[in-house]
Amino acid sequence: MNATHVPGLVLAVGGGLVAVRLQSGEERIAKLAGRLDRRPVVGDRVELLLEAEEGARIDVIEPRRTELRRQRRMQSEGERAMREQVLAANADCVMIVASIADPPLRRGLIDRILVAAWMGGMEVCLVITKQDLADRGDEPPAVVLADYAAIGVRGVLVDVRTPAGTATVRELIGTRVVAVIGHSGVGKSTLVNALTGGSQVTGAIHELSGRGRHTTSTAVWLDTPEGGALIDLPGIRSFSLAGVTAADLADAFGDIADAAAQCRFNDCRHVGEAGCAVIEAVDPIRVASYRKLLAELTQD
Ligand SMILES: Nc1nc2c(ncn2[C@@H]2O[C@H](COP(=O)(O)OP(=O)(O)OP(=O)(O)O)[C@@H](O)[C@H]2O)c(=O)[nH]1
Ligand SMILES: [Mg+2]
Ligand SMILES: [Zn+2]
Repeated sequence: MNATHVPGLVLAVGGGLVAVRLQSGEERIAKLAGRLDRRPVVGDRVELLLEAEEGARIDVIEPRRTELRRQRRMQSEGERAMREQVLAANADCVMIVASIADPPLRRGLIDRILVAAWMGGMEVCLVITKQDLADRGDEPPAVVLADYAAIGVRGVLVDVRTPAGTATVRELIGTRVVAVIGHSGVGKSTLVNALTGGSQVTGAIHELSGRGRHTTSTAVWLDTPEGGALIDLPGIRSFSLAGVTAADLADAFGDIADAAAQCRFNDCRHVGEAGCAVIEAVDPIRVASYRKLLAELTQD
């Protein structure tokens, strides 16, 4: 590698171009070398060839420490074609954001992201937003938080539009690099703006993502004053697991696996068999979520 290569951090990707930050703090719009065998994503560490003027080219994508992956249905390749998609690289933690209502909280989505995050080597935290709509939810947020706390997921309930809500989440994330994911409209960008000071989308990122729209359309890296960063991801409608096995799922639902060891029958499916310890010990909504994910993995 010759001397004109410098390290960079991917801040945003769009239209075949990449917004990158150099070690000096300077930002560049880079293009991609033809020989790259994968696409860079936000959070990637890269080697850049600096060209004359403002130009730059990404020649190397460094190995990733962590990866948030999902399966994505490719419209153009027919109904059944699925391709793996990496949403963010090198995050320490995935923050799953779900609102109590508007849109309604969906445990299935939370569980899928949870499994993918653990598979990808990241910690998980849960932020339930729209505290002010608490009485409009399908189930009490305290029950949801308690269920996830039981499997080691720290969570909070906030109104992200209030200073108190922002402070609570700031305390939760600390100085980590956190990928922020959830259904569209749950308040991710509102939260990210509050945590980062609100006016950070400028320079190279602004050029690429054309922000200012209400709905986030491109993943964007934003520094926090605490020395960490947030990766604001576009809202997701669905999240299918990539490369996850039934054993991975059992790891993610450790409470169910533990209880299952006590079931009377060792092929117990935990749907009402006599002597089922899972039904007794674990929240039925959680068991249903597990069964749904398992069915998804084992179908063809
Ligand atoms: N009532 C209420 N509304 C909120 C709260 N947090 C955010 N909102 C509103 O919800 C709407 C969507 O918020 P965004 O921050 O754009 O949501 P997002 O998750 O970034 O959405 P996408 O970018 O589409 O994925 C906005 O009108 C917010 O003002 C909250 O705690 N309570
Ligand atoms: Mg957004
Ligand atoms: Zn059972």
